Amino acid sequence: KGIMIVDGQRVPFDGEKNVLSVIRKAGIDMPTFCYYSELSVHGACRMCIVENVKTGKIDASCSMEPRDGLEIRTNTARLLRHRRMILELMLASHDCSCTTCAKSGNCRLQALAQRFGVSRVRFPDTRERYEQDNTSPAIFRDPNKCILCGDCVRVCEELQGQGILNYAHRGSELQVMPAFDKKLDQTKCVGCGQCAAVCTTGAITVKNQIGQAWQALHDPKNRVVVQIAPAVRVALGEEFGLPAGANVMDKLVKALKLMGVEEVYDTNFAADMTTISEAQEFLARLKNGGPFPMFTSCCPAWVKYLELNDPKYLHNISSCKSPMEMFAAVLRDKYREKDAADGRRTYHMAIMPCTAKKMEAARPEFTQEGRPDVDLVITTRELVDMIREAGIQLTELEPEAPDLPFGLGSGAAVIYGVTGGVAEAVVRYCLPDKSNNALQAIRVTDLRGDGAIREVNLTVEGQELHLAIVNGLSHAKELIADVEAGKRFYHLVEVMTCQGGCVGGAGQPYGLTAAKKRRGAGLYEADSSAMFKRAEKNPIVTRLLEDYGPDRCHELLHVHYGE
Ligand code: HC1
Ligand code: SF4
Repeated sequence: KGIMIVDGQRVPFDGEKNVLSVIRKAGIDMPTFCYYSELSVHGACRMCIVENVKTGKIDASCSMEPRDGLEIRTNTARLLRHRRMILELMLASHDCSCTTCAKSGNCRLQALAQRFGVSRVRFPDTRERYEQDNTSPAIFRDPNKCILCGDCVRVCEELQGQGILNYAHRGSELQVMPAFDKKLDQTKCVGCGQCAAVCTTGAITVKNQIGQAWQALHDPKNRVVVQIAPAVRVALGEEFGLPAGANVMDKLVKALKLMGVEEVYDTNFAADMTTISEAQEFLARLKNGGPFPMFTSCCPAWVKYLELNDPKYLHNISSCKSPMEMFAAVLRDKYREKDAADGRRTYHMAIMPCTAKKMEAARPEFTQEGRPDVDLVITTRELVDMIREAGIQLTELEPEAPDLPFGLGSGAAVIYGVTGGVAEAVVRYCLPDKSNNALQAIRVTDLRGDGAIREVNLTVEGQELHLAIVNGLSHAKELIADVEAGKRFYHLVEVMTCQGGCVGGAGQPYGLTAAKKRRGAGLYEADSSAMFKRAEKNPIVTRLLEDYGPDRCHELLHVHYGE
């Protein structure tokens, strides 16, 4: 606690972790590459250097502790010269194919080079040529564009607990890569895409499939049918000037129709099928004594994690397909006749907040006769680019509701997109008390919130149930270790890989915790205003499940991972 002098201004501080945060608090946008407020401090890029007025010493503000009376300058001629030099050196070893780069317009190197007026590079081109890695269905690596800020290394290790990427070699040979320079498909990468979300340049990007989407839309033989995931609606608007959490579902439906999509549906419909199937499976396990914990199955990066790291727990995973894949299976089944009748092909596109959904769609379990049930997964950001490309002014559009019959979902479905939502939906089904009071009581438990591992105890028909919500994949490891050591016991565990749940998916507009929280709040609001709050109240879903009957339901809606 104290007062610092920043560029002649007195700036009080209280608990800020470094001088950089105090400077930003003073309203000065310090440039950085390797600083990411939610990760450890790396202090390598040196863009955030400041000059100590008393000593004349120059230091990186991200690595300095705030001190009472410290007087610094952030924009002296010396500092600007240093910053330009850093940028020039980076550009000399960078593949500057900006006009065609997927990151163009969102690249920090490009933005800072412009901001600091770097219009020519005085150093010779020192670039090595590295091989690109296109082996992951979720992300694309181009090491020629890496500036070694290490944000991806830290996000993968610290936030996701995976440690797939690391520094290798030394000096001018220094590179970021998977261990032993393996291709991503040879590693235990779960495809969460968080490395791409924080990458400051175009070195790691989400696999771009916009070309395929347009091709499908422009093929007259196709009937393009879309499902939209819960979390997309509360984030996409951010790219069009709306606040995080603003629900743009009805504008999105209109935009997709303008782009040539014939039918626009809501993944919420399938989330209701998942809730009912998963709750029934849970109740059956309670009756039969396990296996416990029952893990939720809708997050594909989590499923992949278990497969690669702890396959013995695969039988603990719910046998329910994710809502995206349930939707796809039902659609494929229902549209078979329609396709035969009009000689067209139903092409199924899913708009997801998640890069791992691209990986899930490519899994053999969800492929029939060589064709995936979901033909294409497009992330929220890819859709933003498509809307822009089509010249559509999203905020100006007339609202339009999703189509029927698969456009209807409950409040329990829309909260799937926020941490704790899947468990809350299942709890709403399992609790015998169906009153509004019971719903209110659930809301104030730790099913909601942003804790990393949240425990909830409930009594259902005299039986005490222990639930846990895991918010972020790195914490799943901790929970499993505790379960194995006999320190904890749970009946049901929800795991979502990305912080905040799907609202924080790597396919979403880039946002820190505050934005993710507002998106989550947007989903809870959508739940509050939903016509019905429980999956089993969805009349179209209950009818469909009844028509299918248990055997067909099993065939279409369930899957077994592993042996
Ligand atoms: Fe999700 Fe799900 S909530 S996994 O986060 O269960 O991606 O939004 O679509 O499938 O419904 C993602 C979101 C999404 C599925 C649902
Ligand atoms: Fe790590 Fe996720 Fe990136 Fe894979 S996609 S390298 S697991 S951060």
